[in-house]
Amino acid sequence: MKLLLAIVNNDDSARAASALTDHGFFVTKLSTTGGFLMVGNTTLLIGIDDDKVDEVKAILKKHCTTRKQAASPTESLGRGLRRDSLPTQVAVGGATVFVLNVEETMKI
Ligand code: 2BA
Repeated sequence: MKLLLAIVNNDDSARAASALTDHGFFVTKLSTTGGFLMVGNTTLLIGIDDDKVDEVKAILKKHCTTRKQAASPTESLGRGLRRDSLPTQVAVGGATVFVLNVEETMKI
């Protein structure tokens, strides 16, 4: 069993979660915040059998697109960075995926 953590853009999250549930997967959506841009994103938790990892990755790839997003000088300056050292835009997404081994899962 694997647990996939997929960090996706808020604008893609509903479509990605719907597509996953349409394919029979169980999904939990968490509201999260990126540490660099300090703006909201969505983390999907997806528990699956080992042989389903590629199928889930393909669904995420289909529904999560890469975007240019403006970096927020105000938030970054709060971390002590100089304004002129910041890029004005960064490429974000489609999805950042972590695949974790699961020792045990149960529903009680
Ligand atoms: P953020 O941390 O808000 O990062 C947004 C985008 O800013 C990143 O897009 C990347 O292009 C850039 N970026 C992030 N940290 C940077 C840094 N230290 N220096 C220069 N540029 C940086 P993505 O890589 O597509 O990441 C999208 C979101 O996925 C991130 O939002 C974060 O919430 C999450 N994420 C990405 N990689 C992660 C990792 N290794 N561990 C934990 N979360 C991660």
